[in-house]
Amino acid sequence: MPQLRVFTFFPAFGLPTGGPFALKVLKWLDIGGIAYEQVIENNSGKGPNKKNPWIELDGERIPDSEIIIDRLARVYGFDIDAGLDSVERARLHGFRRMIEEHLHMVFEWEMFVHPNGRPFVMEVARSMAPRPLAGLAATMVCRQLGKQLHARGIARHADDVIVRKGIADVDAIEAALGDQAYLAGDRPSLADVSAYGMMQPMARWPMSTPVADHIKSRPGLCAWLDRIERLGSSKTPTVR
Ligand SMILES: N[C@@H](CCC(=O)N[C@@H](CS)C(=O)NCC(=O)O)C(=O)O
Repeated sequence: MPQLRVFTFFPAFGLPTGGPFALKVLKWLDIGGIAYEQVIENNSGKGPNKKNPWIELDGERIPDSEIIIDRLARVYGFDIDAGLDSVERARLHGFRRMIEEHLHMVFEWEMFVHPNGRPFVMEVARSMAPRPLAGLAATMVCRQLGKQLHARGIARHADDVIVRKGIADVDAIEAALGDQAYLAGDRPSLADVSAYGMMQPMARWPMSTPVADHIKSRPGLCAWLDRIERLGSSKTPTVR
């Protein structure tokens, strides 16, 4: 049996990690019934791509949730999208890219730039470092993320435009879900797992930020996220 360690940010919002891509990997592993050790590492700079998450598979360090899942799917023979035809795979691929490349920017904007999100970053910093240092660290992280979002373009828009863009993603997902159990019908897909990683932290975080509040206000979306949360969660991973 390969030795698998998954490096994630700290647990948050009642979830095993607040990091959307790490939460996606953990949920995929749980659904696949694959054993792993979760290692809490809040410094993404230690990862091979300086991003969280990454894994160690028999000592080999592998970054990026998509590459990780692709590799592990082959190692463990678990394709969550097996049985989907190529058109359905293509449709769900588009949703996943929208979630991971666009909705993720809105997630980060609400947490690190929005005035209601930043106090959470400060609180986390305070739980990890003494007061003056914590304030400095939180300010630096928020500034760095703000710069990244500006470089990517999204933070150049007015606040209400960013919110509208985020809500458009959420509404598209809600429309695609309709009254189905999952995005592809009666079985979970990688797109569901990706959406869960991104949207469940927002649905659970206590801060009132506009797109997260929109998710919280949609009972069908919350029920779907909770349905995904229950998948494969009977077993507890080793956490270090
Ligand atoms: N495409 C990557 C995205 C990973 C990513 O953006 N991770 C963020 C946290 S959600 C990160 O490490 N940010 C820290 C930084 O950019 O310094 C994946 O799928 O894993």
